[in-house]
Amino acid sequence: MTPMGTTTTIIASARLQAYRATLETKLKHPRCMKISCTQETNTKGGKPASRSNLTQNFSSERNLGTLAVISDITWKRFSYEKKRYYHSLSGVRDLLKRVRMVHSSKNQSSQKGEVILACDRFVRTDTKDSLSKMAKLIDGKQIASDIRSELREQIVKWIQQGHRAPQLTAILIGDDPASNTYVANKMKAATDVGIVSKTERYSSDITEEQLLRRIEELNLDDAVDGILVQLPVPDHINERKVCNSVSCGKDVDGFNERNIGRLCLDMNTLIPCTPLGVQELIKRCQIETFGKNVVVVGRSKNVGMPIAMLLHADGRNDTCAMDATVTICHRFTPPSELARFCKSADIVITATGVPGLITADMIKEGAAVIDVGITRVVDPVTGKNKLVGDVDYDEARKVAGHITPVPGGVGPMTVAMLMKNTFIAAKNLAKK
Ligand code: NAD
Ligand code: L34
Repeated sequence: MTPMGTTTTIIASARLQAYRATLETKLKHPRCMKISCTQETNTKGGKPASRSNLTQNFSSERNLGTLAVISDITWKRFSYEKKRYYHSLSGVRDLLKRVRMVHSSKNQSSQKGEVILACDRFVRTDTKDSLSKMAKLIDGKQIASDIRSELREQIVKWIQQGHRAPQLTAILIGDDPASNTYVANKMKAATDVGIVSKTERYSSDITEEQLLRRIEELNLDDAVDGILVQLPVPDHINERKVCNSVSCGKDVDGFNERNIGRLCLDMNTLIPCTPLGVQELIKRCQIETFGKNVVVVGRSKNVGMPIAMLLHADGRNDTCAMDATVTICHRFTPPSELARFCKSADIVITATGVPGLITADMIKEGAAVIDVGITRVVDPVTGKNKLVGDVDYDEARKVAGHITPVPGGVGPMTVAMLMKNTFIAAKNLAKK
């Protein structure tokens, strides 16, 4: 416990200085005489204070006794966790608890010293998610891997019951590198879960008629459970016609207009993989949606729109209840309105392909941020290609409660959900 009559020193950034009065009342321990706030002035470019900076700061505050406590107990513990910083008032409260805990267990050197609290993002913490106030990372890669393991077990059982393995055929047209990667990821996942998969590759001069004929053959092939045509297709091919040509039962992308219609009516159907992946992330992370405000940024028919449909789905119908109040923003939503809508949202789901569109100041403290966007950019530092989402991730994670990374967020979920849909399609077709 904090020794009687000691001073709690708070190193606060300018932002937290504003909360000084609140901090003093909220943090004051009954046995703590005084709380003094000291502005951390030695940090440059938002980097955490170095130990020598802190030393300087405390020397100037004539708090050397206190520093001994930091170096003996707290600082050492802070120093090995490089990435997490407290950034909020509640974070400071958690830190206070932690420091007290440290003091009660290693109490000897703290008797004469003072308790140090350093707050805002300058101080490193020794704990992971339990105490950090950084957004909880939604690890789409891990969740997708869990889902694949569950599916693998179910498919093994299905085969043990005497059924053949589910079968997925992907049609890949042209040589778009991103499409190549995505389809390759799908094929890998299929093998992983026990789905037999085939990729049919066609050059970009395939005619619409040839493609539709091939899809019809696959529709009629009893050995095929799932068909997907990787988008985009070349300009001379009518995408809508192609999506509609895949029979509803084998439409594992859920892009056939009849399946989309069923989704809009909250009816049981094959749901597009990315929206389904977003829904699954929200469910598995136990993010509350009932009566919450959700903003979906992007209104495309394959991504934004179906996400919005799922999020406000009524639990009284076939689909999973989400029951949120959904606002859809799009390219003609004025930036100031976009910011206003996002700021009031408990969940922001963005799918635009505009890097940096969603900045930290647009996020409500504690909101969940799901970034569907994927854009390939050249990293100015390494000169190499990298993937970025729509969200300014590094800053937004200091404000959000949950956040998805890019890559490793929604992308792997899209792939996992395709596996799920293929297995559902196989089971449905086997019933017929
Ligand atoms: P799209 O181009 O069809 O739609 C983009 C949408 O963003 C449009 O509705 C547009 O109105 C909106 N938009 C554009 N600029 C905007 C702005 N400044 N403010 C607000 N809204 C704006 O794209 P899409 O197919 O919906 O894909 C969107 C993004 O998601 C892309 O980056 C794509 O690569 C990515 N994506 C990722 C996955 C995944 O699994 N992670 C799946 C599909 C798409
Ligand atoms: N017909 N076309 C059809 N169905 C789909 O569901 C898609 N989509 C989108 C493009 N066209 C489609 C996908 O499969 C986007 N998409 C997709 C698939 C996989 C990944 C991302 C998007 C993915 O695996 N993303 C990884 C990184 C992959 C990389 O290295 O490029 C991630 O971690 O985000």
